[in-house]
Amino acid sequence: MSAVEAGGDAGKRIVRPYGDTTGDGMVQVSFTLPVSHDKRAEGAAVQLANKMGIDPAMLVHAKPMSDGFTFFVVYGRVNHLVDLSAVQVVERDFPLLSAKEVNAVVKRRLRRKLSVVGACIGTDAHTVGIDAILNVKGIAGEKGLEYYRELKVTNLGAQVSVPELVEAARVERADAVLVSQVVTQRDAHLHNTREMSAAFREAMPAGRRPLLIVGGPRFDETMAGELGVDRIFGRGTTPGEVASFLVHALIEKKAKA
Ligand code: B12
Repeated sequence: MSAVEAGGDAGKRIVRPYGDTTGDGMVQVSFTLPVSHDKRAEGAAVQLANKMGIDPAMLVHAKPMSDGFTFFVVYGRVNHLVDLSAVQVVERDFPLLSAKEVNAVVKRRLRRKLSVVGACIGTDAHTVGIDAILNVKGIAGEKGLEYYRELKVTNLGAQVSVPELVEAARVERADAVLVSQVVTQRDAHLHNTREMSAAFREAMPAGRRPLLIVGGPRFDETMAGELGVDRIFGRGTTPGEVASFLVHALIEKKAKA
């Protein structure tokens, strides 16, 4: 049986959303409008959906959130096509190594422990993501970086200021700095990341700057260059991927030196 027959993507280039029947273009969106829930509010939700290219648009759910706010779910058809050949993503360009392999490479190439400093910066207090990457307990069946014998992990926790982070990186002679940003309100994650990378550039010469890595569920992984960091990790990242990247980048850095 071919991949297409089995429901795979081989041979597919142009696709449309699927709701009730193949290629019917049906999508579902949810949003909140700053209006009290009544008939006019429901009409406003449908109008917005039409303006978004959803036509016909069916209001399937409306719930008052508080005085003057209503949450909506709209289901309807779009005519847009998705061209899979034009999709741009950051593919993993390094091999996935086991913890044993990571430890062996660090020991052989660095001949000391690799120092990692992690934190949530700014006002962000969402530590679950960075803890999943750093703490022994890890995530998705993988142990975190603290488990790796050849990595020395310093987890600074939440709401760390950029100057505190730079200082800790200096004290710990960090090879890599891992920053988590979960809150994206008013693009806080982008502002904080730019501030952080600029501070490291100012504080340390290029050859002595640690690898700068940021992660969080709402980052666009293609923005690393623009934000001045070496790599961005998004939703569902596992510690093994991060450890493998550290080793890969470390070897590249050494090869260039
Ligand atoms: C738990 C939680 C909290 C807890 C946090 C507890 C803690 N110690 O972390 C508490 C209750 C404190 C909280 C508070 C708030 N929260 Co909150 N919270 C959540 C919630 C439900 C889950 C987040 C989570 O733990 N995910 C699980 C982890 C494992 O996933 P992750 O963070 O994505 O991490 C993975 C990857 O992204 C990646 N990753 C993440 N960081 C890094 C870093 C590196 C270096 C790497 C390599 C990878 C990596 O790897 C991780 C593992 O795969 C989310 C909603 C949701 N379902 O996501 C809202 C959410 C994040 N919170 C939100 C908000 C608004 C708030 C508050 C402002 C609410 C308020 N009005 O007070 C406050 C802000 C507090 C603050 N100062 O930051 C919003 C953010 C909206 C936005 N656009 O920014 C969300 C999305 C809820 C929502 N839909 O509105 N929150």
